[in-house]
Parts: sequence; C-alpha cells; structure tokens
Amino acid sequence: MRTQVVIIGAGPAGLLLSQLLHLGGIAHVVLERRSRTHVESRVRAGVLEPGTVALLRRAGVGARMDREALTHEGFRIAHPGGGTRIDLKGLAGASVTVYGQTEIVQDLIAGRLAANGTLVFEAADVALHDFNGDSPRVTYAKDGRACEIACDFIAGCDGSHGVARDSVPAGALTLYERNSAMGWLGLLSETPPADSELIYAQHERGFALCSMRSPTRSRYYLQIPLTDTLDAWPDTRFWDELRCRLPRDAATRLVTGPSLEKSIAPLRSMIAEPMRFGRLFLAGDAAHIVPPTGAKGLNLAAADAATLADALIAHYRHDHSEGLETYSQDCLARVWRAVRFSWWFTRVTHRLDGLGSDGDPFAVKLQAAELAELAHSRAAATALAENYLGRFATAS
Ligand code: RFL
Ligand code: PHB
Repeated sequence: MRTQVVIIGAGPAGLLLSQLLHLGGIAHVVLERRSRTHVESRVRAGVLEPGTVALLRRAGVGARMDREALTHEGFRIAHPGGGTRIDLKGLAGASVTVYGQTEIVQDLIAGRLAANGTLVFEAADVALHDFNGDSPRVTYAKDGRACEIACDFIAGCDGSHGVARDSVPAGALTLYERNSAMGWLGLLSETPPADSELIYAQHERGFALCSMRSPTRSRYYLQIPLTDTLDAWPDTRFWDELRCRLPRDAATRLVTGPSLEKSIAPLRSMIAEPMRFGRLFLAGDAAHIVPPTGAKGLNLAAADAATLADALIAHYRHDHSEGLETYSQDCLARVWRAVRFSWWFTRVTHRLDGLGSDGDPFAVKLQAAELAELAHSRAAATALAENYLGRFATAS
C-alpha cells in the first residue's frame, strides 16, 4: 500500500492532524496501537486555550464542544494567607474553554470515521524505516498479518512512550529533560464542582487543583510523591487530604463521591530538538512533555498538528516547502515559552520539596513573594493571564 503521510498515534495530535490533512485533500493513514475504546476513554486534559478552540472549529469538529463546553472567564489561586482571582477576561480580554480531552478525541474519531478516514486501531509492532531517505516506509501487524505502507512523510504523534522518537539515530536529537520526585494524583467523580471556576491551591501539605468536566462532573488533583502508588490513596484518603488543602469556602462546599478514575501523572519535562529528522516529523507529547500545571500539553499538541498540516498542505498544493523547513523552529519557539510558564506556575503553587528546592527556606519565601506579586500587581496578573491563554505568538 502507498499513501502520502502515515500518522502514528490517534491521540489529539494525530487525530487533529488527520482531520486537517483530510480537509486539505492529503491522503494519509493513522496507525494506533490501542483499541478505539481505550483511546476514547483516557482521562487527561481539560482546559483549552482560545487558539485550540478556534482550531477545532476550523477542523469542523467543534459542534458538540460549542454546545456542551464551559466557558471560564477566570480562575482562582488560593493559599492559606488569602488568594487572588485571575480575571482572564478583564486582564486579557479572553476566556478558556473547559472541555475534556476524552470528548475531543471522541469528536475527532467520529469526524474521521464519518468521512471514511483510515484509522487502524490495535496496530501492533509499528516500525519506521528509511525516513532519512526519499522513500520512507512503515510496517506493522494487524490481526497477526504483516502490513507495510510506503509514504512521503511520517508524522510521529505517538506520545511520550511511542516508537517514533526512539527510531531516530542516537545523537541526532538533543533531549532536554527535567524530572522531579513529585506527581499529580487525579480523581474524576460524578459530583458537582466545588466552585464555578478552577482553583489552584497552594498549601504547605502540597498543591491541590479543583477542576471540572461539566456542572455534574469534577476533576481534582493532589500533589503527591512519585513513590506513592494508587493503592496508597483510597478515595476516603483523597477526599480528606483535598479538604485539608483547599480554602475554607471550597472545602465546605466540596461534594465527595466514588472515583470514576484515578491516575498519577509525573511533574516532568522533556523536549526533543529538532522536531524533525529527514521525512519524520514529531508532534505533541512525542516531541515535548510539560508539567500539567499550566494546562499546556494538549494545547501544544493541537498547535503542532495545525503547523504541520499547514506545512504539508502548502508542500503538496503549492509546492512550497518552507513550512516544512521551519516546522521545528516554529513549534519549538512556542514550546519553550509554554515550558517556562508551566514550570514557573508549578514553582509558585506547589510544595517545593521534591521539586529541587527541598527544605530551602529561601525558596519558600520567594514563593510567598510571587503569590503577593500576583495579588498586588496588575502587570504580573496580566502576564499570567496571557500565558494561560496561550499567547505565545513569536515574530516568526
Ligand atoms: P497522546 O495523547 O499520548 O497520544 C499518543 C497516541 O499514540 C499511541 N501510541 C502508539 N500508536 C502506535 N504505535 C505505537 N508504538 C504507539 N505508541 C503510542 C497512544 O496509544 C496514543 O493514543 O499524545 P498527543 O496526541 O501528543 O496528545 C498530548 C496530550 O495527550 C497531553 O499533552 C495532555 O493530556 C497533557 N495534559 C494537559 N494538557 C492540556 O493542554 N491541558 C490540560 O488541562 C492537561 N491536563 C494533561 C493534563 C496530562 C495529564 N497526564 C495524565 C499526563 C492532566 C494530566 C493528569
Ligand atoms: C484538568 O482539568 O485536567 C486540568 C485543569 C487545569 C490544569 C491541568 C489539568 O492546569
């Protein structure tokens, strides 16, 4: 079989790229290791920047989002000494959209299948070949049968544990990494949210986040050491700990219930440079991981997919390859600003033990000063709002 582009991975990056290539008339195939049910039920991100919302509409998959998503004009940063509301609308003139990654993935898969797109689920042993030459190939197994696709380009959208990045010869990519001993324990429950907006809560016991998926479905997170396992966190312990870390008004309103899902996400970063090797392009988590605090991962994945789709469409339709040449630098400019923001926001809101400043009283004092700065400086709050909204445009 032959096609123009093989996309590896049916997460948000791969599916959005697929949808945009479809609209641009580019032939392609998506290969996904897991089942459709598995991909559609993975609970992850929930906050969309205005640019991501516009992209999903442009891709023709925004109808359910426009009906069901929540619009948030601000969020709260709380700490035991007080707190401040970041008025996104008032400070920066825009809002974020709260809509689960699960829903986006479902909408994109439905859109692709309705248009007879080729999505191969449960593609095993995906392997990339000859992408440093002119005739790349991808091999895989489906239902025990060996398959091969010849193509012009490969898009590695297979997440941080995928096969694409690891297929690049050693030394050709530079990996910039920052690990920590901390993670987020997330819990999803069919309970009304503790507040109408998100609350990022700084507390000496550790960070907590109140988020949501709908007026009846809540998503909460607790900062925990990565040495903890899910077994150590039965629901009752989670709810007790959350109540401790939240400001009193939210703790009082908190409605608890059985968890529908619980998972642990590490606070870490990895950025691969460049995001291209020969005819292989990396996009989304395959190229970069950010800590979840800034809600940037999904938004960066969507932005990469749009940049790559535009570049591929210009290449095929107008014989313009400049977008392919500048793809990596265009994406990385945005990525590094999001990395900076996500780590800054992590340091401002988290217990610093396990984040590189263990027991450092100076770092604790600096954190308090950062929180005061946000409460008292409109300029500081505006900078946070701009970053949260994903205003990372660069001169290029
Ligand atoms: P994904 O979603 O990991 O999809 C990759 C897909 O590739 C498949 N795959 C393979 N397929 C074929 N062959 C192989 N060898 C393969 N290996 C892997 C996988 O099965 C999968 O289907 O990457 P993508 O598309 O780049 O999307 C990235 C986002 O999922 C991620 O950045 C976000 O979820 C991060 N994130 C958040 N981002 C936000 O923008 N806002 C948020 O509010 C937000 N909250 C979060 C988050 C991530 C979290 N976790 C669990 C890490 C909250 C959490 C807790
Ligand atoms: C979420 O709802 O999953 C979420 C919200 C805000 C973040 C990260 C995750 O910063």
